[in-house]
Amino acid sequence: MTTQTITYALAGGVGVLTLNRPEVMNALNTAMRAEITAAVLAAPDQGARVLVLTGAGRGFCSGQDLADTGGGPLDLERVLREEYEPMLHAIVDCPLPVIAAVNGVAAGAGANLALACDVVIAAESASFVQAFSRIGLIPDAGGTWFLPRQVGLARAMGAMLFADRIPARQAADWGMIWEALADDAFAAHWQARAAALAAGPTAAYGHLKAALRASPANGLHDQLAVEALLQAACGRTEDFREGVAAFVEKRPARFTGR
Ligand code: LHQ
Repeated sequence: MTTQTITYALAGGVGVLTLNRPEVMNALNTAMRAEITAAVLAAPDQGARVLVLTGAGRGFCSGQDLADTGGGPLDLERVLREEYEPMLHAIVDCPLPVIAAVNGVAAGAGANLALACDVVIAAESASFVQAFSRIGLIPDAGGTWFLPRQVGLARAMGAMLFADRIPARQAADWGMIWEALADDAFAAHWQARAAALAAGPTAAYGHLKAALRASPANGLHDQLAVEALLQAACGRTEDFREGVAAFVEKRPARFTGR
């Protein structure tokens, strides 16, 4: 499927959503935000078992399209609340694992779009820039929530005040992202990672994600209750029965996602 600003392809349970405005490093405009949101919301019912976000061309995403002012001064609060928030919620609340395959620079809201995904795999030549202060803004699109949790306050503060380009290797060393790969190994690697998740226990992944997403707001007492509830749901899946049977029979599990 190709819309105005993205492409979406589903194969082998892997849904690949490609931001497709390479001439502006895949800057986010109103149409792209709406199309990303719609594609992410539709993916589970269309048969995807994992979702990958990546970018066309040499960039991942350069954040807000700074040329897209809608004909007048942008109402930043409205754009964030009505256009960015649904997109971020769609990703964070998606019952599927969402991989950001960061092929190039991720700047501003583009960096934070990547950080909203469950796993970030980046090419070594990619980088992350909290570019906002360069244009007199504060980080948005969830950056002030995600980044300090991932790398700690000192690194988040430095990255956001100085707006330095953080190379993918450093981002991986900091724990901002999951892994950085040599450019020539990057595509095959994220495809293999996505295929592995697509063959996994889909419902358990969704519950795992929900448990981790609930964790920052909970004390241990409440989090133990969340785990018990979600584990009970896992216990009712065919994949749990299959996982145990495969272990007992000493063979690889054949998960179906049910
Ligand atoms: C772009 C952009 C771009 C338009 C590159 N827009 N054209 C939320 C709510 C509402 C409003 C405000 O903001 C937000 C959140 C935000 O995201 S604010 C932060 C917005 N993003 C930025 O400030 C990053 C701006 N871009 C850059 O710093 C650089 O372009 C990066 C570091 C992404 C890439 O640098 P280079 O590799 O040197 O490429 P380039 O700068 O030459 O860009 C290539 C083309 O893409 C160029 O167009 P041209 O016609 O000259 O070839 C750029 O103008 C265009 N482009 N980012 N965000």
